[in-house]
Amino acid sequence: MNSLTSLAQSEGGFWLPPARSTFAQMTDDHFFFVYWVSVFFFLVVVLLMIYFMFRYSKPAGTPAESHVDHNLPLEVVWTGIPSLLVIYMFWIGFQGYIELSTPPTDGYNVHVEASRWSWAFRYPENGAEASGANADLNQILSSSETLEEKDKQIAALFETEGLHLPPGVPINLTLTSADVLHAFYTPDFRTKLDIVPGRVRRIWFEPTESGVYALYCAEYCGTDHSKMRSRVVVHETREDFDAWLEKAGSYDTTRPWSELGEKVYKRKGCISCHSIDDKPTNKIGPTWKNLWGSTRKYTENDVMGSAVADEDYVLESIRDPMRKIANGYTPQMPIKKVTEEEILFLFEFMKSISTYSDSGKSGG
Ligand code: HEC
Ligand SMILES: [Cu+2]
Repeated sequence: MNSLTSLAQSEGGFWLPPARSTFAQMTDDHFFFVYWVSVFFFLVVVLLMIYFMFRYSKPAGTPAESHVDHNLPLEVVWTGIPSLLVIYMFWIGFQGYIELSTPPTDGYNVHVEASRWSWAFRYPENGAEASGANADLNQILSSSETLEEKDKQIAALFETEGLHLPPGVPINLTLTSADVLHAFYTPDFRTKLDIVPGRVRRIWFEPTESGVYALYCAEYCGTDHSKMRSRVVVHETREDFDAWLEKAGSYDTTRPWSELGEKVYKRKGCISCHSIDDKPTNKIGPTWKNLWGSTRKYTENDVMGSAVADEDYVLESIRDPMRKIANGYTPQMPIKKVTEEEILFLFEFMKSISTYSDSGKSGG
């Protein structure tokens, strides 16, 4: 596995992290150009104003003067110079925009799906999928372990999960949202793009160094928006990456399905909205604890109904979440791309955390 940047580097801080993509330096240069021009004119205006306050102050009672002469050279200078500066700012910004919005044809493609409140990364090359693992990441970050211990756990987590990328090639991302507006933001690469539901967005960048970098959602998207964070892992060599891709997203089918179901629960982001214990939480969906086999009351097209939570009920809840809305909850569940196999794993996982599982098994 590649060298991992430490927690201290990838979380927080006042300044942007060091530039790590081919665009990043250009973005910084443009930013600081605008910044210093603004600082310069701010000082000129404010200092002159303070100076004039004293230079032209008159004792109280002096009659006001109104005659001010037009000064052509002065007007030309203070209109001309700022206009040129603003045109130059537009020009460098426009050039950068054009470059950023023309993806190279030899880039490596990855699909990114954002949903409340998790990321999913899919690899067209072999159909592999990795998750943003944000629930696990948040748990580690908020634990009381030492920084080194957290670093170690995060490193272990992102050996399999996260947005893994090969080194030294441009990366082409297509981005979609399963529900609301999100934004893909990687400060190290100076890359930020709104992800609009119903549209496919595209962005590209080329990392300049291997390592592990922070990934955030930068568009307020509801309760757990601030916890929608993950990592980008740029591998050291192509071989490294290929080896990861080979294994990524596959389930170890020698393990019991109930265990694999728990993996699906985390990987597909069900964990953002459903808890698996009785403890009160601020999660927006019903707990799965003792869900299986229990009688659920719901509203379907304004008509109340009830059903036993069995295979059919759970399957429908996943495939068509807006149909039956559990009483006491609001229709907020996105349609997730869960495979048939993963649904079988989920059934077993739900049964394993339910005491009514027997009544559920007879249906179907
Ligand atoms: C953005 C939040 C969110 C995510 C993510 C989410 N759900 Fe839900 N889910 C809800 C809400 C809210 C409800 C209750 C309203 C309803 O019935 O649609 C619900 C209801 C359900 C129900 C019916 C439960 C009951 O008590 O009747 C099942 C089953 C379910 N979800 C499974 C899943 C699975 C599996 C996943 C992951 C692939 C998932 N959900 C991801 C929000 C979410
Ligand atoms: Cu978001």
